[in-house]
Amino acid sequence: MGELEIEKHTQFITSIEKKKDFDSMVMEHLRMSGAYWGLTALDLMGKLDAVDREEVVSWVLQCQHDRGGFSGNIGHDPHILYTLSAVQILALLDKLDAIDADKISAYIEGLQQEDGSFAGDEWGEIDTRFSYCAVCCLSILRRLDKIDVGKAISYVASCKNFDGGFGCTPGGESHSGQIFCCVSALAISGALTHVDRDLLGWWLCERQVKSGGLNGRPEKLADVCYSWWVLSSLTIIDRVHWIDKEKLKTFILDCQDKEHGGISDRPDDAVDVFHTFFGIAGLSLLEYPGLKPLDPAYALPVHVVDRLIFGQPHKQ
Ligand code: GRG
Ligand code: ZN
Repeated sequence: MGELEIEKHTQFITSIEKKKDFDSMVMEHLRMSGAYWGLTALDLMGKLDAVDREEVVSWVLQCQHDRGGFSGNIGHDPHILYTLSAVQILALLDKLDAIDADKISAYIEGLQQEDGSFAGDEWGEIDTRFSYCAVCCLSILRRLDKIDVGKAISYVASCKNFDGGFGCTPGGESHSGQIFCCVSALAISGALTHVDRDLLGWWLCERQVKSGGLNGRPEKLADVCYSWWVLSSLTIIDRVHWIDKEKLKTFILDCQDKEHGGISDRPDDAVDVFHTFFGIAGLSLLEYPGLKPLDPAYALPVHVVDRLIFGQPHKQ
């Protein structure tokens, strides 16, 4: 089994900014999430000093809108997905004091619907991804009391299926990505009693295929990003030992571009920052030597979550 190419991946992530190719144009509107993936991966590898923190913070702040939400890039519309990414970046860089937490909380509060669900933005799409974004973001900001948490929990619970998994809306098919969102939202809200750990654990561990990789749903191909979506959920419900960890490690390491850095969705595909983050995040959950531990629900390094939730309150 090869080793994790920490130096090569650091070079790959830090060089993305300078590239002006087709991939960077496609990424333009979701740059905030791209920055969160890249910066968190760097921190897990102990390489966050490779970026200019002040430059990042100044750009993040330029993406905030008057009503409190953040957009994926300067000049784009605000969305709850990018608002969470922006808050995660500032938490990672220990710069939460640079923003007005009440303003962001008011934006998120305005997206909650009567049934407890959340819209992603003013256009009104509803999805349990947005429930996660709301709960995670407000918990980081210590403002969970600004929303109706009870209703938020009931809505997420109403998206639970007969197989123990969760979908994007009530009745929606179980998918590992949505399961991460629902299980994490419930974990952060202290409502894991809504999860049937054994039933869901079975469904999740059956995502491991012959190659050792994990897929997102039955009959689908393995993909490195499910090393995060599936493994984080298994970690939260304490069922990681139900998969073959060594085989998954080998699958992720086999997806590295050992020459130029970066990790792809499956062996020999083109690398990207999304799969590079989720590969490194998966290896961190598998306790790969030399990587910092990652919190499975907040998707932030454990040392950051400790500082936020259990450490001294951040300055207001
Ligand atoms: C802070 C980690 C973090 C996340 C923020 C954006 C978000 C909240 C959650 C997204 C959860 C999700 C739905 C992930 C799945 C992404 C994905 C690979 C979708 C592809 O689905 P299909 O069905 O592909 O097109 P498959 O793999 O099933 O063939
Ligand atoms: Zn993927």
